Formats: sequence, structure tokens, C-alpha cells
Amino acid sequence: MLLVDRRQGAQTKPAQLPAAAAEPLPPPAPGNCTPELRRRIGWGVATAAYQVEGGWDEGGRSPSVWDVFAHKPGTTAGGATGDVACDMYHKYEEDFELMARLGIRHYRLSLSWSRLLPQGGAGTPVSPEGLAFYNRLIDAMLARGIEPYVTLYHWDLPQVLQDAYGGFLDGARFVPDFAYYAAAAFEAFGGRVKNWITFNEPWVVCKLHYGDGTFAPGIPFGLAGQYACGHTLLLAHAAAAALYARQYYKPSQRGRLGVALSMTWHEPGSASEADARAAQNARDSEIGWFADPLFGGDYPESLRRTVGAALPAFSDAERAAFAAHPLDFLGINFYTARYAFSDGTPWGFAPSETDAAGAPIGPRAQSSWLLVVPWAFRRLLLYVSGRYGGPEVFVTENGVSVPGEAGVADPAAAARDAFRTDFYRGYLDSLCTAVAEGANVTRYFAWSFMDNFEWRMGYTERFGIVAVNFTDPARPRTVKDSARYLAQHFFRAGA
Ligand code: PNW
Repeated sequence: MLLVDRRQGAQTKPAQLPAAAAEPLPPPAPGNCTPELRRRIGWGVATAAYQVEGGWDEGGRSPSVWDVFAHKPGTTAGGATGDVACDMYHKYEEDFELMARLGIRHYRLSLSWSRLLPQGGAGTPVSPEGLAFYNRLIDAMLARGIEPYVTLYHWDLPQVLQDAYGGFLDGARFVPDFAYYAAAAFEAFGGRVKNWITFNEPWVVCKLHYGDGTFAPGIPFGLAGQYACGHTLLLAHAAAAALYARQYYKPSQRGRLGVALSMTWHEPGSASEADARAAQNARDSEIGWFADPLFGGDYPESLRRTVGAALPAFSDAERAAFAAHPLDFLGINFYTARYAFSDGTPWGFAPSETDAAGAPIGPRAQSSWLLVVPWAFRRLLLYVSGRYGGPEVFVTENGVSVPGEAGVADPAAAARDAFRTDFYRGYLDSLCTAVAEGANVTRYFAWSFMDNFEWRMGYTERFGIVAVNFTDPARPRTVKDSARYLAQHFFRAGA
């Protein structure tokens, strides 16, 4: 693996660089990402605990809902689990070494709740081994100049809490349990961790995990479950934010706290007023559901009209809590876009992968839901900036699964991921355009640092800029071309 910039040398003395044929030179930085702009933003990578750690029954960790779900036959592609995953539980030193070599100085990770608190709930003891593991991990990161951005909840609810009261379905019990867990994390790590994300993708947590039931715990609770979950999650976020701000944490630790929302851009299918409205309804249903209350408002009107009685109401005190503790930054996970057409109702929408003439919005990645639409990034960032008063934005995830990549057995061949490099080149150009036009993006995290357990799709969809060989017990890593591209133009160039 050759990580130095060989561009000069390759032009003058190609014969002395035998690796050049195997490792193509990265294409230039996207035109709109000027050196000045690339210097201004901190560029990093992201992962999540269950997707990379492994060590599922080590160090006193109790199972999360994803352990139990993945162990049930027929739930994941090929019966895959996160039992070992990338084995980062044992290999984190090597991974931080690799990050440092790539020039990565910002790393978004998540904590496994049940590793830190095996009994899950408020008042239960912190696991000494769980605590020691994350202490070592954070110290190893900091020793290499890598700044941690820690997500408290990336989908791995302790199974004990699901069993005891249905997890997010019982807000009165979940909120104090989450606040206790958050406090334990702030207390233990807040002296070194200055960036906190309460929840990853509330829309996925509540729609896929509790509404549709396609994700763990695998029980469809319908619209009532979905919106009860959303309500609980928002109140739990507010409780953690209040705690962080008011108690000693924020004043003494001087950190910042936000949330990471998944956002699909919905573009009107035509210039008609009905389609413009449909697109707004679509944005309300995913973005507005969480962002409108968090920015001091209430659930969007279109949501209230379509969901009806299944949508809970906030008390005045609850809404005041959101306003009193605004997000220090808004995390955005951005992957894809759809067209929205009118469904004939004033508050609904019909999403579509094709425009009115039948042209697809973009090429498909390996993931069936992921259509590659670089121009939508700019639209989304400017929309968020306009609607929510120009908040500071961290792009907490952005990335792609390459068609056919998981079937490539030779890691050296899998490292030739031109499709992914093109994805980053196009999406980052779009992001840089939005920033030049006023969007306040200060951090960007590629999803993902390495190939990992892609939830129901197991290891059949790869998002890593670093390859992991999952058939080898040692789980060796191989740097992909997309990582070299990002290293050269972004990681090494950024803030
Ligand atoms: C995100 N969708 O998930 C998650 O935060 C990551 O853990 C995950 O690995 C990554 O994106 C890639 O999938 C999503 O259906 C899952 O629109 C599903 C959707 C979007 C994001």
C-alpha cells in the first residue's frame, strides 16, 4: 500500500513506480472544492459499534436487540451476525494507525450501550470492563491526534430493556434510562470527548425498527408504534441535552451535542404546484418529523393530517425544553434522493425513482434504496439551511455500496473502487457548491471507514473506503482507491 502523493513522480519517472499500474492515480479534487474550502472543513470517517466491534459476548457485554435479531434464522442475508464483524474490539490500535496514515483526524464512532451498562437501566452499575475498553479506545485515538465524535445510540438497544417494557414504546421508562446512560457516558468520557450525538437516524430507529418491524426487534408496531417511538426519542434527546447543558457536563467539559438525522432529498416530479407540495410533504415526513420539534417548533401540519390520532402531542413544557437546549450542530446522514409526485391528497405524496418522462433519478448502488444523485446534496443542504435558520451542520454520514463489490474475493481487486471514488467526487462537489452558497457545513464523515455488518444485508453490501476480508479470521484491512482519493484531497487538506 502506497499512501504518499506520487503524482509528481509518476509524471516524470513512471518506470521507477511499479505500483502505479495497480494503484491508479486518484482523479483531481472536485472543481468546486477549492483548496481554501477544503481547509475550512474537518473531514473524517464514521462507523457504528454493532457494525464493527464484534466481541459481542466479551467483557461482560449483554446482548442488544441486534444480537438477538441477527441470531434468529432468516433475518439477515446469509445468516450474518455482528458477533465478530470487523473485530475492532481487538484491532482498534491497528485501525487508528491506519487512520493516522490516511491523515484522518475526525472519527465518528458509537458506544455499545450494553457494553457500558449490561443491565441497561437507570441505577444499574457501569461495567468496569466496558468502561476500560472505551477508555483504551478513546486514549488510543487521541494519542494519534484523532478527535472522537461519539454517538450514544446507533440502534443497539440493550435487549433487557426491550424485554422489560418494549424499549422506545414506553417513553416514561425509556427516557430516564437513556438519560442515565447518557450521563454515565458524559461522566466517564466527557473530559476527552467533546462532540456528542444522541441518536443516529431517528427515522430509521422508529420507522424500520418499530413501525415496519423489518429491523430489530422485528415486530411491526404500525403507525402507533412508529410515532410513539419518535415521541419517546425526541423527549429522550431533550433530557440528555438538558442534562449535558445544565449539569456540570457542558460548563466544565465544554463539549457540543447534536443528533444525526437521515435525510432523503425529495425533488418535485414536475413544476406543478401539486408536486411541489407533495415534495414538501415528503420532506416533512422524514426530516420535519424530528427537525421541526428540535428547532423549537412542533410536528409538521402534514404529519398531523396524515397520521391523525397516532401522532402524540407535546406539552408546552416539552416544547420549551427543545427551545431551551438547541442543537449545537445538526448531523445529517445523506445518501440519496427521490422524485415526489402528488398522490391526489393535500398532505400526502407518491415517491418515485423516475421522473414524469420515466428517466431514473440516478444509477443504483448495491443497496436497492440507494440511487446516486449528487446534485441533490446541494439542494438538501440549502433547504436545511433555509428552513432551520442556517444551523451549523455536520454531515455525519455519506457514502455508497458499490454494485458487485461484495462478490469480489480478491481484496486487491475490491480496492479498485472507481464507482465509489466517482460517488465522492460528485457528492463532494455538490456539497462544496452548497457551502460556497452559504450552507454552514463544518464537518464531514464518510460512511464508512471500513466494510462492516450492513444490518439486514449482512456482509453483502460494502460501504467501506477500506476493505475487510471477512472470510479471514484475522479480518485484514486493505486500503481502497476511494480512501486514497479522500486522503489526498480531503483528509490531509482539511481542518
Ligand atoms: C445508515 N434507507 O442507514 C446507517 O446510519 C448506517 O448504520 C448504515 O450502515 C448506512 O446508512 C448504510 O445503509 C440507513 O433505507 C439505512 O433509506 C437505511 C436507509 C438509510 C440509511
